[in-house]
Amino acid sequence: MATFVDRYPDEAKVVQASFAVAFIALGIGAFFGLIQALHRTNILRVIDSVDYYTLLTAHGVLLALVFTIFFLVGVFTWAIAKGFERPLPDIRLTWAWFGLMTTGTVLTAVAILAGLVPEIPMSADVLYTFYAPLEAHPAFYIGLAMFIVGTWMAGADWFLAYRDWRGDNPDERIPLQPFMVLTTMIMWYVSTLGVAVAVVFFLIPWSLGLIETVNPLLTRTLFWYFGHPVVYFWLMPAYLLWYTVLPKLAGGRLFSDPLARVVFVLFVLLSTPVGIHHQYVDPGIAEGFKFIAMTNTMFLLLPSLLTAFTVVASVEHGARQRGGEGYLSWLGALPWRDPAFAGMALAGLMFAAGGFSGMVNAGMNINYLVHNTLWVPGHFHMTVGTAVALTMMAGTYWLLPQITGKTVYSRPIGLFQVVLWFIGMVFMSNAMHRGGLLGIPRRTAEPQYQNFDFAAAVGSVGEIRMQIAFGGLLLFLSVVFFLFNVAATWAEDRVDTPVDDTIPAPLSPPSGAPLILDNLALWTGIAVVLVVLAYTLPLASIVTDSGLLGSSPGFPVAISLEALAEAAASALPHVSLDAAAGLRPLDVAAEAAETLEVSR
Ligand code: HEM
Ligand SMILES: [Cu+2]
Repeated sequence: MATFVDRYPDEAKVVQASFAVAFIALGIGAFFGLIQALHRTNILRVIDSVDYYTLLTAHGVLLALVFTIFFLVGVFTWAIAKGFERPLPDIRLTWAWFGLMTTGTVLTAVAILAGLVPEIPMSADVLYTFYAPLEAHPAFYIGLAMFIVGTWMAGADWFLAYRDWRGDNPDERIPLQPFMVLTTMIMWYVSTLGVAVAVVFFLIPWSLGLIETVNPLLTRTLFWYFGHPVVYFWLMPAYLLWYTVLPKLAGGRLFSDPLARVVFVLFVLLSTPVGIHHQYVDPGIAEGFKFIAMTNTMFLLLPSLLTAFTVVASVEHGARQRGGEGYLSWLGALPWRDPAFAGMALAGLMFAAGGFSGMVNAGMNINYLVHNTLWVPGHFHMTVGTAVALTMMAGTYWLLPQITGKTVYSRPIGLFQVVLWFIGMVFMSNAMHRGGLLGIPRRTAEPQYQNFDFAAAVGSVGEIRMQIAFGGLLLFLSVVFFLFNVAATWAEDRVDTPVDDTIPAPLSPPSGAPLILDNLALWTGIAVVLVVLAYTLPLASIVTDSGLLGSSPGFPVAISLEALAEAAASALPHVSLDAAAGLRPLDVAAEAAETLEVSR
């Protein structure tokens, strides 16, 4: 049977292009990740510490936003065409959103990376959370806005496809994969409204100098209004693959279509009214609002546990079809040599561990213990960094043949690569969690905090550092093998049936699902009501306290070496300006601080 690229050649091109952008971002982002891991741990320093934030911003933006979301639009385009069994309504619209997203990405990336070149008066070292009053070059925000509008247009494209399909199939259940795409996009529309308001009404005019000040707490709250749902936006393509592809790869069928629908509906309802759980330590938001956000967050456990149950049950069913038996020995009957299966299964396993550390983050009181420590990157490298990223890489081994018509260049390399990622992440993420518990901060190039001892209860800080650096190295190598395998696959010749792309019907079919689950308008309505309830009062009180535009001028974050050297020279009369400029700026600053301390 003809594969996707033969049936939908135009759509396949868009998916290919989306994947290509995603993988370029993955390669660059992973390279920066390695530099950070080696730098922070003081193993190898190839950049100046002042450039650390430039790389960290690029790492966060390129991996957490560009890689994940470009892969998402690729998978969703594939799922819509395949699920509705028809081409997209107007391929020009499809290329238009792809073009807008790509242009926005390039603009943002240029604004960030220009920070590495002193001659270019542009910088955006504001990290991927872009909290005001840290101020980036306008191109950074404008690029982000274009990127988001691009995703909105992509959603419109898929909803138009739905409308056409519905016209021809008035009484049918929405096929499962498109159902997942549409519910995810509803959540995305509701949640991106926050960040869009922050960027368009406050941050862009402010960075352009059209308004003098911003209210940092307001823009921050609007960011997190979007910042939690975005994690489900990353996760939903992984869920789509776990629910619909993983059981098939395991040799079985999805356990329950209705349960899968319930889970996606729960995410529409619950993922937005929780964002304040990222602001437990923010002053200016009353404790009660934080408590409500925490309670809502705990409800989100439900769809995650339902997913664990449904996916594991489906995979077990597959194993038993393949002759697996016993309470646990069926695990041995699974196709562990298939990189697509093994990668997704390992990703799911690590997601379980990430879920536990997430529960710690979500608890208002224990959050204080780990807030802004290395624990937090330890957590999200397990979730977005593995559950999502590894599922996407593994899924590529099944999807790429469909959209290119070519077989995977090397399945053994694929298997090696996904296992290498898992092992690397065990080292890096576990050590990050432990470091965080000792109080080692995140987001700093110089975590040694001169003359400060991080006492370890078990092991030593040196050992934790080695594990982070070693794990980071394995992760980077894994990406190199992945990209090589992908490029080599792309270079192969076309074949007729590169992969078995059929998806068997679920054990419990959609006909058993209550009709109301497909009532998208109803769920959208309830989601909006919940958001209004959760956010009206906190936002009103923030605006009442310090005004819509606040009082914070911008703090452009480019660190000027000259300014530092000058400050150092005036603090250290015995050091000439030239000599100071030759030193590593942070050493100069540290010495200056010491001298000041002594003379006081
Ligand atoms: C080669 C693989 C990777 C390595 C070696 C790596 C390494 C690191 C390190 C060491 C940090 C902490 C820096 C600090 O707080 O000072 C970090 C932060 C981060 N990483 Fe990764 N990472 C990798 C892959 C990923 C992936 C796949 C994602 C997401 C899809 C990701 C998302 C992030 C984000 C969002 C941050 C936080 C940035 C910030 O604090 O602003 N990383 N990474
Ligand atoms: Cu969150």
